[in-house]
Amino acid sequence: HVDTNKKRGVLIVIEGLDRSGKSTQAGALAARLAQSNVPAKLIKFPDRTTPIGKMIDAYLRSQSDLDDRAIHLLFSANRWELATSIERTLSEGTTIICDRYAFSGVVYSVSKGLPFSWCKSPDIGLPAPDLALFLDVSPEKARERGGYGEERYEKEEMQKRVRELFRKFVVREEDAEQRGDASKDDVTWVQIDAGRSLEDVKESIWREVQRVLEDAPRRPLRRLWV
Ligand code: Z5A
Ligand code: MG
Repeated sequence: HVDTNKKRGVLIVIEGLDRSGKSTQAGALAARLAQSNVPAKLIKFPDRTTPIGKMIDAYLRSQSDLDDRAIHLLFSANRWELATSIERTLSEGTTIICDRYAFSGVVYSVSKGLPFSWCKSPDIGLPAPDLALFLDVSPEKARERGGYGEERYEKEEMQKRVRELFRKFVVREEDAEQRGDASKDDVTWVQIDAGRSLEDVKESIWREVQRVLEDAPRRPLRRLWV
């Protein structure tokens, strides 16, 4: 039995560099939504618990080697494994906070030298976020935070390229918006200065989330990059 009058949940994606505070902020946001009686669920990519996720985990910890294209497709398949469940959850009225998504998929692979459009294509058609937050932090600030440098991509040169590529997603969207370009991705990006205190970052995120909780349920859920 489907209640067609029920408000759908909102898909909120949190992206950013290593140690930008994505998981910390995603958890804090989930707690705040619960306090505000908004049904919400926290998910994260890569989801290392599935069989595909286990292959990704071994690769990231340098326990296995894979062709750059093969690992790219595994990251994407890891999202498709959950796509139906994401859609169902949203349609049941539960909001999803997603710690990394397809944009991470694109920027990390492009920074290794794969073509941009090739990198986007396997994720075309995934549920599109209603809000994408880019937690921006300098590599210097990130390095001061704990646990840096243990995994494969945690090298400063790579992190610098990744930061520029994330910024391009945000800027491209703002430019398209100003030009009234219909071919824009239709993803609302907000860049958050994640070099500030935990509390300040939390407050900035909460402001954006309150806005999208008002607006997004009136629109149908869109598909990414179609
Ligand atoms: N990857 C990919 O290539 N393709 C894909 O499709 C996807 C991912 C989805 C693993 O990702 C790698 O997979 C990642 C991208 C690639 N490679 N890199 N680099 P992951 O999400 O599993 O793990 P991670 O993102 O690398 O790292 P992380 O530890 O999850 O970072 P975080 O979630 O952004 O940070 P955090 O855990 O919330 O915080 C880190 C520390 O900083 C912690 O001690 C906090 O207490 C502290 N912190 C957080 N915020 C603050 C502030 N504001 N001030 C001070 N200290 C803070
Ligand atoms: Mg994390």
